[in-house]
Amino acid sequence: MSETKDKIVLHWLQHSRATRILWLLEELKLPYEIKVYKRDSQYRAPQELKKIHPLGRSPLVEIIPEGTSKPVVLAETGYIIQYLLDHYNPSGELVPSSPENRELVKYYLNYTEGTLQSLLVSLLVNSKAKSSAPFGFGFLMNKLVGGINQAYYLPELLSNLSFLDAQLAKQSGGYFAGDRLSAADIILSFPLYENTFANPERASQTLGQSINLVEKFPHIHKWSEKIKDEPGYIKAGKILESKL
Ligand SMILES: N[C@@H](CCC(=O)N[C@@H](CS)C(=O)NCC(=O)O)C(=O)O
Repeated sequence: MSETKDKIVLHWLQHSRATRILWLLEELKLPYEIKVYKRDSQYRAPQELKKIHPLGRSPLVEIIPEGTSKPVVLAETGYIIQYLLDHYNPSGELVPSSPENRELVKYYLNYTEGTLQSLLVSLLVNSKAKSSAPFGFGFLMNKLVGGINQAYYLPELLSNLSFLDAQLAKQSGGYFAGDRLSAADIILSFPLYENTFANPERASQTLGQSINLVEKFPHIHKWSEKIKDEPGYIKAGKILESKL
């Protein structure tokens, strides 16, 4: 357990990308509390999250440093991870030893939410648009949204997956930065493992492509198998099961 006396609260939304922060807190052996929020009937976050941060998204982390009462409120997964590593990681866990790989971790902390996740969200929004077309407009909506996806989002996503597969091929240990688990793997776990490679057949269908993701991106597939078995990832899942 870390020596810190700071109070750390994770605001975790059901079915969200916030599980990565729980995993990180576990890896860093930090003391923390979790506040669980259920999604509403529209699958949105409840309004209470806006009391913590005006944008009301999850994850949010509140830290009350020892001896103070004013919380530091952290939002944005990449920033939260960077902050926790900078302030609560004296032994350098989850940060590779080589300067090159340390920079790579910072790159992935920005890339994951800035580029990869936004492509997946756009595809998700488009698939919702297809399924919620008013009666009689389904065909038109499918054509329109399908056309946008084919022209932009799908080739972009495939190019990102090729990039990530090639990045992994350059590393000897099968992780994204260095030869052991780092914060890069933790942040990439949501878009790349949970949203895509945990169920490659379903992902392929969502992509509307007859691509065998496992064959086309073998390094990502191997990495996904490692992520699935990571003790910290498994522990985070069990902790959440007990809270729901
Ligand atoms: N870029 C933000 C995104 C946060 C975000 O959008 N979280 C989703 C959960 S996966 C959320 O809170 N959604 C609630 C809503 O849309 O109402 C991050 O990296 O943390």
